[in-house]
Amino acid sequence: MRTDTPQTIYRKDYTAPSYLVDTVELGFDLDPARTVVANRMTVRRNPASAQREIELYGEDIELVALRLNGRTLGEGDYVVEGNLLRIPNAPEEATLEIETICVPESNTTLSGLYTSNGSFYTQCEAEGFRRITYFPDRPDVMARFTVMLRADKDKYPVLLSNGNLIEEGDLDGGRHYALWEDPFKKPSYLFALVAARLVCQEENFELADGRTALLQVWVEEGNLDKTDYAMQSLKHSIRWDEERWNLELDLDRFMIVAVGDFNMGAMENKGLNIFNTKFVLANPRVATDVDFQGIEAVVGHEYFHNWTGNRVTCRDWFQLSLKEGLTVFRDQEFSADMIGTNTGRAVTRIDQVRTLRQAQFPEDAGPMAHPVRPDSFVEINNFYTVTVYEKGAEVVRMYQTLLGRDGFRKGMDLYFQRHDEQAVTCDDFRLAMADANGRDLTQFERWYSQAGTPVVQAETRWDEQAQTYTLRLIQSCPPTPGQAEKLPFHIPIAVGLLGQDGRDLPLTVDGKDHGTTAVLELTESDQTFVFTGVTEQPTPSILRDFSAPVILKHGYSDAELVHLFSHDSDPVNRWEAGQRLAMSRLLKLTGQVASAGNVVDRLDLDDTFIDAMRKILVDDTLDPSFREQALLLPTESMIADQLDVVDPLAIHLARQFVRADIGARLRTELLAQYDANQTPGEYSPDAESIGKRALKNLALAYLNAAPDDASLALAQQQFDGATNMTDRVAALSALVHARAPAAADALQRFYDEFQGEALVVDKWFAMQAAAPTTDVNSVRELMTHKAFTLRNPNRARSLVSTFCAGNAVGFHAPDGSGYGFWAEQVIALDALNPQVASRLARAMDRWRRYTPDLQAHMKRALQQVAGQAKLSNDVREVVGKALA
Ligand code: 0A1
Ligand code: ZN
Repeated sequence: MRTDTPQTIYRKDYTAPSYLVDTVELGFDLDPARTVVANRMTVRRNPASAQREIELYGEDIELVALRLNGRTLGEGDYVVEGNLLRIPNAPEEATLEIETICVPESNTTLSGLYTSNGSFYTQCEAEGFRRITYFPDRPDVMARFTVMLRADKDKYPVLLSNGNLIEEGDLDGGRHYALWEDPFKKPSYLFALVAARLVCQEENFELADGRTALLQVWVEEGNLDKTDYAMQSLKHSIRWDEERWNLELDLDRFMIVAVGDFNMGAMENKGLNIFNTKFVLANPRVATDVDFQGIEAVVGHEYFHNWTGNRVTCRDWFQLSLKEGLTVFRDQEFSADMIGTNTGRAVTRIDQVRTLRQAQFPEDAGPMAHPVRPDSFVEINNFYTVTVYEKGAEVVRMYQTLLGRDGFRKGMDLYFQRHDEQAVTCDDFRLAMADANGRDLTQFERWYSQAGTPVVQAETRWDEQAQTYTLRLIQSCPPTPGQAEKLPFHIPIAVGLLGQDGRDLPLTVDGKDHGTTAVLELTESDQTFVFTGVTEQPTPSILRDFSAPVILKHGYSDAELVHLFSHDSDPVNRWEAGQRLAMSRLLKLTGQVASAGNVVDRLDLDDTFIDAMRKILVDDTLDPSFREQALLLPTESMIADQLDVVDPLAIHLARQFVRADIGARLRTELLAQYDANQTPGEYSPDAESIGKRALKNLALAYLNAAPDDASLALAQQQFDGATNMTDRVAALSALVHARAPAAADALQRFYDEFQGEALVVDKWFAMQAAAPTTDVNSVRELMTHKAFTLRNPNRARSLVSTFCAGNAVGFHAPDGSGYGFWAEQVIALDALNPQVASRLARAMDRWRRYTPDLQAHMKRALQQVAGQAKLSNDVREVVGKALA
């Protein structure tokens, strides 16, 4: 917690480290109230640096002793300024010995060494290692680590760190020790230790080259019935990395540890991944389909980091997307390959597009907008964003779209060949892609340097006489903070043309045959492409498979959209046509509701739309998973994104009207699908069953959007009879959202049954926080519940963040009470955990887009937070940028 003005750090100021570290030996005497850390490292001057001082970082630790080549340094031998400790006039090579003390039990930030449920865990990315010992804590300093752990044997029977276990044994006084050695050099952010009372599921797994590796999933006692899926996902991940990229596990042992207090999803520490329990623990009784999918994706993500992040790491934190964008792309491809079918892949792609529109496009258009490779930051922890992760993954995906799968693979191979065991930049990755394919990707660099979502405007013309079809594409990009003008991007635009019978037309551009989907390369701000041999007026399917993270504008008629919605061979654009049909209605209805003073009166939904929805709903040739996506309406925040002035209540009422009207007018069909998509028998989280449950539960939700006794009874019956958590929460949520008289009783029963399962209690809080019937007072009431605490990130997010970011009606109450609550909670959380507070702070990012009354309230709340004397850099940066 600092009270001075935070400093901005700039990418252009990068300088090489003054000293390199070859080896680090760490000794831990673990005690929750007073842990002593002995650090002995060999350092040498970096020939690439002109600096002669050794620079070490330390934060919130007590320095007990500092020795250089055996000589104790006293005041005058070194300088401490804030978090930086400098040793001037250091020799070329030296052994540094540092002793420090930290207090894990009072570390509520969950960065560095902390305790959770009485056991020890670490989190070192991005800058947590400096909270453990003094060190050149930056990713371009890579060293070999040896770690000795000593702790009470009874309380902490399991002692883990990175790499291989060398030795373990007993010590006096009921203590024991374990010595670990990591054979690979690594940056300090990948260091980890665990000292805990845990149990594990383990297995020997054969690798492609015939070696076997010991795989372990460590959890608290009582959770061993929830580790199967994580273990299975880990084995699938290892296999997939071997098969698709020829990348092998480079260790004899790979461990996953689940911890209940964790700021993020999980962490890729070398050989010792530490996970939020949310992404490990699952069985059908407590976890939903979405939870199972999340586990597979996150286990994959962390495992894939072993090559993209650990073996090849980042030179500095501005390059974060080098590892994160690439690793998200890899986990997305993994999840898609695990399903295997074309539609299955497309459904995962649709999910990705939804995430981008729901979260990344707004970020790119708000006060925190930043390029995939940011130019500056105050607090690096604020830049673990959807832009760095998800837009970063889109940028990686575009290489594959431009170079083809084989070309992309060549680029990956060259990247590893050139940069194994190095700390490198996004430019190094781009150059590997370019060089491996003999391509000039200079212009492509703008995807890394320019923020904002590009807009591509398409104009089309069919010339009957010449039998040509002309596609004119005009690109632009709105200004973002610090970037007024943008240069044109290099954008892959995948295009197909549908004939009047709905089938793809063959495509010829410049005499070249493109099959039925052409990947056009838009590089100018205004560019025209001519398809020849087009014998009929086609319907254009532009941006197939969402080939670039842009906003595509085209004046589609309803008839064209219905045609695409019924026939497009590209499932993503087929879905997209439905979203466009829905969005135009939602925007019109929102306007009507707003001008009637937020009263839902005499609204009307046209038959064209209802018929199009009906046709998809009942089309049994389509996968249920696709039908579910196609029937989902754009979210309230996606609708808000289309409006200049946002009135959240009007949007909510309009969208509710559409949901209710679908529920009423498609009642028969919805009921039929509800029955047809039951998944009797043993629960299985395979893609087909997940798709069926999703469609069935969407049908239930629509039926209960305009609830009659029969649909309420259906929800109640599903709740009572559910044999898995997916069906149970879907039913409960239907009851809660329908304001069913039985909802309160169902909520109570749900709590009673699952109160021992922390992750399910999170769901219980979140469901209530998100219900439009929940206002600030109900949230305050829920905060007094015995199960609530701000100290556990999952719990704080389940109630407070879900209300502020996921309940537009409650949060944006006209009297500003939601914003006052937000300010209070941001301040309270900031004193405990700045990272969690700062994420919550971002709920106000887009405040300037709301109605004048709401804006005034929001500004006041922001100013209240900004005016606090004591505030973390994390929160100060976010509210400062919002108000700027
Ligand atoms: N590298 C991890 C995410 C992560 C980042 C920061 C953390 O603490 C501040 C923790 C985890 C990943 O991408 O999974
Ligand atoms: Zn990651």
